[in-house]
Amino acid sequence: MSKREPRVVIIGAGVAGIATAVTLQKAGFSDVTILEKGSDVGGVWHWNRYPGLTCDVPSQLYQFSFAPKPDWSHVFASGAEIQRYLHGVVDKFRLDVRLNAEVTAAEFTGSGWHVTTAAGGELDADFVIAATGVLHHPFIPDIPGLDTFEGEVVHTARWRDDITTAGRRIAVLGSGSTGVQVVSALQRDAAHLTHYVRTPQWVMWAPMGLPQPALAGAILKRVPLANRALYEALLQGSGILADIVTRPSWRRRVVQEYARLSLRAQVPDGVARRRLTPDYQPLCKRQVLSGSYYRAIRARNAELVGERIEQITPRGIRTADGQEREVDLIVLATGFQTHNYMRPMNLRGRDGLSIDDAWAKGPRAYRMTAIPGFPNFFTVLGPNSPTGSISLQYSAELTARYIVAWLKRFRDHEFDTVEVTEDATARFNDDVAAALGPTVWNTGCNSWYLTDEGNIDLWPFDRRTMTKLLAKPELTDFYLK
Ligand code: NA7
Repeated sequence: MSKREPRVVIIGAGVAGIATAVTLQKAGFSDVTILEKGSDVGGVWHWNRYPGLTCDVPSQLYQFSFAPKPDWSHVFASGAEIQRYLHGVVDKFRLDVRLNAEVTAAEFTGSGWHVTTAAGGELDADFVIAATGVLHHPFIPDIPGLDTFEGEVVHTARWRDDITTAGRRIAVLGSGSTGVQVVSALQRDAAHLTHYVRTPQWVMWAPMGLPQPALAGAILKRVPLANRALYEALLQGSGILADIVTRPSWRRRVVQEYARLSLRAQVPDGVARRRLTPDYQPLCKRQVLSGSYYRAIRARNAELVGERIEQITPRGIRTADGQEREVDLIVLATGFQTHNYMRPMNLRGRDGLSIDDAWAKGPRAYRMTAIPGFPNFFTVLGPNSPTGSISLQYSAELTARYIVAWLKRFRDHEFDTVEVTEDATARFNDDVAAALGPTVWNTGCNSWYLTDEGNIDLWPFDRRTMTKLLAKPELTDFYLK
């Protein structure tokens, strides 16, 4: 029997979607279409373009194994530079990306998938791969009066280039990585900047603006072997991070002490320091890195407000202590609805099962990638992905190679549909729940890692375990038809 070419639809052209498409292409699959809801590729790096946007993962590690880029301008790259890199990768591999193609529905037909886009486009596919990411639905807080504000309001993930910040009175809400970056960037030129902090974060000092020496990039470019060795070494070295966050040890304590020291050394004033001191362990929330935030927030034109916001008025913000501060611009650095994944898409699997029903108790998948009830459907950087500990590019490429193993079997007519069993998924999720116990994420803080049900949606194992679990399909964990 001749081989059959699977028709594959990938949803999302961010880091996960690009990694998947190239991995499939390299494995010889040619009928691969990426549907992207945005007007450009890049995922979070397309949607986020607020001032100060910087990736908190060292650039030398923030790259695909198949597209080395040794010559970053900075040790921690800006969002714009990463976006240019992702563009280059999409062009180089000539990926078939359809932009402005938001998938509104994907329904399993019994043998494959029928996919519908918002613009009315329809596609039939043998496999659908959701590479829809975690941080893409902006969270807009429900603060009374927000709609009555007469100035400008912007969420950081929807920044517009025509927003003026210099000389204006700015309020920034939110103290995660984004809030800290945007405060650091806007404070200098603002007439006044108020940072509304509901929960202080540990902010570890790091040289976020450090340029990468041009010579280093040039040498690494000329000696690909050295570049490869550096990438491998960094990947290996980043294993320490996974160890620190997943297992209590002296190493974790040392890093946590560094976070406390970062605060003590930069904020000598006791009163200010107390207001900036969190009441939970460092590393519990997604760790914030910055070399400039504490300086920015202590500047003469800046103010930190810890009081609860009671009301947004037409002219400003009123806090619970009755004080109203007038502002011209409100910047919402309030994060994302993180556990939606491919929702609100109308995703229906076998027998019409909707993803909302399948995930009624929160998102879950087998080894981050397969969902019971959804045959020939995979996620890349899906539930329990290591957004806080292991390289996302590595994880996405590994998952894509795992999917490739299934596609090869399909091509060889070993099955028409593949669906993970409920049993195997439950076993995996039990292992995950047990392993999450001693992680630092479970030490008593509220973070975007937590689902509405209170589960921690992260990878509690190390990279070796991930590599082993996704090395090849375990046939007994699946129904093949
Ligand atoms: P985060 O880390 O989810 O931070 C959101 C921030 O917004 C956080 O400080 C929240 O306070 C705050 N927030 C949310 N709702 C409100 C309301 N209603 N009032 C006041 N403050 C509020 O999002 P980021 O965009 O900073 O970072 C996301 C990830 O992107 C980051 O971790 C990196 O991986 C890259 P809370 O702490 O919940 O009290």
